Amino acid sequence: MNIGIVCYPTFGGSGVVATELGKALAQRGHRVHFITYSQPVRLDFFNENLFYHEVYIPPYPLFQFPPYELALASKMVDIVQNEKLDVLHVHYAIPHASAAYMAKQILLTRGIRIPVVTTLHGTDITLVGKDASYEPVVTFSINQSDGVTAVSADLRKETYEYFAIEKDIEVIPNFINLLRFQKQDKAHFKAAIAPNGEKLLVHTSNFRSVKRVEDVVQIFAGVRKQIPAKLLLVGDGPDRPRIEKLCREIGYCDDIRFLGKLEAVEEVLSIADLFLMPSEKESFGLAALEAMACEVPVVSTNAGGIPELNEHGITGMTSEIGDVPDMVKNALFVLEDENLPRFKAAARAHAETFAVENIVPLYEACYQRAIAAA
Ligand code: GMT
Repeated sequence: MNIGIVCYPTFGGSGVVATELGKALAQRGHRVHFITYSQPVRLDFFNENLFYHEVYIPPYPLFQFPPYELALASKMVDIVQNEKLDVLHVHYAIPHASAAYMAKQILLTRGIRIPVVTTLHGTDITLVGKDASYEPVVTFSINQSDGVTAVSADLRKETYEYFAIEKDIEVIPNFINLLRFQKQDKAHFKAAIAPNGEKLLVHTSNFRSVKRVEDVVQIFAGVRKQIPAKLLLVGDGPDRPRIEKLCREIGYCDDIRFLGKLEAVEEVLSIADLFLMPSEKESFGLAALEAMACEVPVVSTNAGGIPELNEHGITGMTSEIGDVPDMVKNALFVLEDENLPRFKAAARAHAETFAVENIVPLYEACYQRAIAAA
């Protein structure tokens, strides 16, 4: 197939999933055209089937808010027509699904039918999309899509709850490249970070309030009071200054390291004993899946789609949102020497069910259905 993928090109989960999907599709022989405003961060290798088309917004003094959606729709029209795409797959409803609808209508006037598949990732529904500023457009553009997918059963349920959706929403969970995400031998790195055999706790996120990074620090403080431990924080975002202040206040500065936006996160995960995800909302929790693939169990909340990934008592433990004492108790339980090996093995085993090879055919089948129906 000749597939157009529209996504945010940033470090966010939706952009990562879209880019990894495009790469996997290209390796399976499809021609994949990325359409976005800058090179996706994970689009980091050459493949003869991969193409990247940049959306350019010409500056004009009148535009206080540059009309990205219009430039994107125009670029979609251009690429669908000239590259003879079979299907457009847009990740994240806002504004990609509505831009795709506009492109589809313009193409119809030129005698071209392009099926559109929309994948819902989470914040486009649970945080941003249901706001009255966007809801009518989100509802309309989801209903106008030829195929709709959500990354977890919980997100599917929430979408039906918040919006008047007439379409079937198929659950296609996120996936993982198990060749990249596997435990690597990084003994030298572990010895440098935890020279006295301290347990290593890791958190990765965009440091937005929904991730509750303060809870990460408080959970760590509770664990650190009981056992020698270190905390590695990967990522960056608006809450980081507040978190740094909190680290100074709780007095464990020497045991907490901020590593910033590391690309090779699997190297850090390879030396980790436990991953913390105390999020308030999480449609799926891709960062936890990456950890599990590297044999790292997860202590998390039971928010959104997380329990579909982190099975309580098996791959880790789950708690109510904000219940820091329970998450401290769970972390100490998982880290006990007699428990840790079984949690690690179960985390990896469950991650294997999300292998890219298992999930990508579901998207191929979804495209085929959308093409047949258009
Ligand atoms: O988590 C974020 O803030 C980023 C966000 C995004 O849109 O990129 O992630 C969402 O999509 C990911 C990929 O499908 C999911 O793994 C995340 O759980 C989801 N985030 C939320 O629902 C908060």
